Amino acid sequence: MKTQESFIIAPVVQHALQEKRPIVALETAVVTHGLPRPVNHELAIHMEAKVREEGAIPATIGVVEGNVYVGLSKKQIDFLANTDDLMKISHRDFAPAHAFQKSGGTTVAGSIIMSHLAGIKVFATGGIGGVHRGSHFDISTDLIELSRRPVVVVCAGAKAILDLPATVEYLETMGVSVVGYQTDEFPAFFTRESGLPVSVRANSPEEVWEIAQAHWSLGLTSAILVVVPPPVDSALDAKQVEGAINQALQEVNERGIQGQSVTPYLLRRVSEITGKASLRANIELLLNNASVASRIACAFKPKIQTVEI
Ligand code: PSU
Ligand code: MN
Repeated sequence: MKTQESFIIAPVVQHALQEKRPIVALETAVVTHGLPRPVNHELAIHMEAKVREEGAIPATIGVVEGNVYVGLSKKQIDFLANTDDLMKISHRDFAPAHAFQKSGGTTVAGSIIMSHLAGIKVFATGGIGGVHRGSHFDISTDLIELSRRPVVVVCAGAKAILDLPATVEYLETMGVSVVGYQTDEFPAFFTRESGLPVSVRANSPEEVWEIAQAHWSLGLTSAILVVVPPPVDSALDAKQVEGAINQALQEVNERGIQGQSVTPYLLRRVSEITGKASLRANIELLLNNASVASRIACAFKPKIQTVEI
């Protein structure tokens, strides 16, 4: 058992924080649990490259041997991508991982907690968790942490395997502003449309920042959820993916799969049933979100306070 507290910010990230340079945090549950090998590793490296290409510094977050790293090394990313039986680390899991020196990928919830503690303002993922279909007590902690962390979270909406109307309602209940990035509709991860509205539309990275700054300067402390439609070339249509989702959901019920394993199982089965079309959409939207997040981070300029005399 280990009891010493350990939260490690990589020197390059620390330096960027000191210099107030744009930083984008990235998660690793998508690497350990969301994508198959070897694309999981390629994707992690490629997302960092996308962030750099658009001008910000990437900070990939994960847990290695019980310690939280904000800014994993290439070697640590390789380890998380290629090791079996790693943990999927959300809010409740940091302490057990630390006590027993376990390693794992951090979910959206886990990653935004650590982004906030490190002082990083922008985070990118694929799709957030949400309210599960037919099981309204299975609500991802992602939604709870979004209500608590003042971070801009860039995603392609919530995963289509979820109950999206209930998820959008829950975001409203929890006080999370949903900003449609160049869209009026909440995207459904694999698909560009869901028929559900967003709370506000932003057409540029600067507009996102205006909204975030207004929100936080009022003293509000929740996240700004920026939803970006998946790229046209790889996005699926709802009809194409709905059959696969229904089949995968039926299997989850038949096999009694529960808790943290539900989302990874559904994502894997939908990919198998769609002949990897959903996997391709997932990869492309993750890369696109990293680019958009980087542009938003670069548009962040703290407003100079003017004093009236
Ligand atoms: N985005 C993806 N693939 C993923 C995830 C996000 O494209 O696998 C992960 C995130 O880490 C998110 C988690 O927090 O799925 C949701 O899991 P759950 O429904 O068990 O909370
Ligand atoms: Mn769950």
